[in-house]
Amino acid sequence: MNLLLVVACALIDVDGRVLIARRPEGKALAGLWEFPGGKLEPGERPEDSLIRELNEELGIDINPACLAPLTFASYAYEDFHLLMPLYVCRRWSGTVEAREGQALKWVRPARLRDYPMPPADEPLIPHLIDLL
Ligand code: 9L3
Ligand code: MG
Repeated sequence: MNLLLVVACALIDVDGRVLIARRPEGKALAGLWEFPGGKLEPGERPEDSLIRELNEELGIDINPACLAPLTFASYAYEDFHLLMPLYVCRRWSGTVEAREGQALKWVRPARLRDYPMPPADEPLIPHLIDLL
């Protein structure tokens, strides 16, 4: 089975809300809400990949020291197995904006269940509820 390595991040604001992004039309899993992130490129470390992805998608800059690993998602699709560490980050520079036309929402962890998510992301919710 092919492995797909993806890295995702829960950005947490000063009120303890978490950022989720809606996957745009034309992408796999369009319309579902996810923790932002993306695929590792060859040679990248997970933190570097995440910093690059969040800069591309949200226009923010993150210091690697501000990324903390929280948990790990693992989900087997029919044609590939997705492995996805989830980091949390409470400090970044710049203002979060939708650089790829995606809808964004800041959500209290207890309300994350109201938003349909990809199967890899859903099991991460209790970890955020415990943390926050
Ligand atoms: N994916 C799932 N949950 C997430 C992220 C960032 C990604 N929080 C899945 C969707 C795609 C694959 O990982 O199947 C690659 O993501 P992308 O490069 O299309 O964003
Ligand atoms: Mg992405």
